[in-house]
Amino acid sequence: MDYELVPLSGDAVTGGGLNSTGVTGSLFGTAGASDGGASGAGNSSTSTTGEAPGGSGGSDGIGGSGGAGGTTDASGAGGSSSTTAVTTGSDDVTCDGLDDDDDGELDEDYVGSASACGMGACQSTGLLRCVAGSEVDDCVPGSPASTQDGPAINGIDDDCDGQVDEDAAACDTTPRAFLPGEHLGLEVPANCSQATVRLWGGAGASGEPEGVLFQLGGRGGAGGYAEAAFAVSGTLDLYVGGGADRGCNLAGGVAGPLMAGGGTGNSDEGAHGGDELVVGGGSGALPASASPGGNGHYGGGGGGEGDAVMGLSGRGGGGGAASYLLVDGTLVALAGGGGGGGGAASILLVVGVPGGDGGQGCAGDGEVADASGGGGGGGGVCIGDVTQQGNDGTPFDAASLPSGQAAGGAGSCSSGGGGYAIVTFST
Ligand SMILES: [Ca+2]
Ligand SMILES: [Ca+2]
Ligand SMILES: [Ca+2]
Ligand SMILES: [Ca+2]
Repeated sequence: MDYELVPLSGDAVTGGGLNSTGVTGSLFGTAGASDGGASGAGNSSTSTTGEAPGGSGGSDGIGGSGGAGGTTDASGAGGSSSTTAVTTGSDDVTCDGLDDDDDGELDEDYVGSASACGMGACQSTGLLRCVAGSEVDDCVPGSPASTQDGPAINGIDDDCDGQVDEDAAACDTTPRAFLPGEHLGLEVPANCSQATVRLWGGAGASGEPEGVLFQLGGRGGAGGYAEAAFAVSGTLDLYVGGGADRGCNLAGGVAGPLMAGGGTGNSDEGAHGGDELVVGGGSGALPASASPGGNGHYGGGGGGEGDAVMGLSGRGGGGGAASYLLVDGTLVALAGGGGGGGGAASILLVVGVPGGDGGQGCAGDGEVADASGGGGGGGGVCIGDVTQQGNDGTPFDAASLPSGQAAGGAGSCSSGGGGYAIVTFST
């Protein structure tokens, strides 16, 4: 009887039955399944002469059992166990130069993956490839644009060393002082993001003395104090107000659109402080028969003149100008000027009365003079996170100022001290 050689089914690739040594044919056992399949069962041979061996084992399997012998033959031998693991799928994903799936190609199913390399600004991406059985990364890091990572702080590791901004300069926190005048577009030190400004307004001058007994004119008011903290984000324009440069009929300094100068202590009423948006300190009150000091607005009001009806009149002192800071045109802090002192008066060249003192900056009222003395001018207003008036012509925290700065004029026609500003930057 002839038997046809039938290809084995299943996943087993090499698990074909052993060749029969039978003469006229043999039957093969079925191959074991791949990966530890069961034994293949040998079919019984009906040959009278041949053997009927069992099928061989599948991949990782064990050999099949031998088929039953034919009528005259002994049972066939069991198939041999598979000794070589056989991949039954089509994957050759390992990059090892081996043809894992025995299809004649090496590593043809390897799948490349994304890769990354470099630090900071030099970071780049690439692809992991399989070349001649080895994985090769084609990622190439960028080149640093600089060997320095500074001086600006930009949050980027520009020199690609793994540290960010390590060469940046620290914010210079040294306080910066400014005298009267316009200081437009303040330079912000590198890497500073916050600032604090401390402002003192200009101070008022004293009033004129008068009479044989030399009655004094009123003392000028101190410049007001204002403080504010703010983020540095835009143009910083600083105006520091001048003091009334000397007493008696002189105006306080004037500079800038908002820096309203103090009014002149004129021959009649003391003038108002600068005619600006905010009404400042109270007016020097009207004495019985003399003239009042002017209102303070931003700048201090001028002192009033003493009463000349019954004798000699002393002229009032001018008010000081305000100091202020703008951030992109917006008012952040303002310290009003001090008011001017009122002029003294004398009666019949002998008996006299002093003028009233000018009000302190930050809206202090000017003093009401007695009888015929001129009233003191009012102080200007203050705006900020913290505001403080001076005290008796001495500005707040005078220890932080040059001597006499922002102090009210005292004595005969004395000048008021000019304003002052301290700007401190920080991170
Ligand atoms: Ca292959
Ligand atoms: Ca491979
Ligand atoms: Ca760096
Ligand atoms: Ca940097």
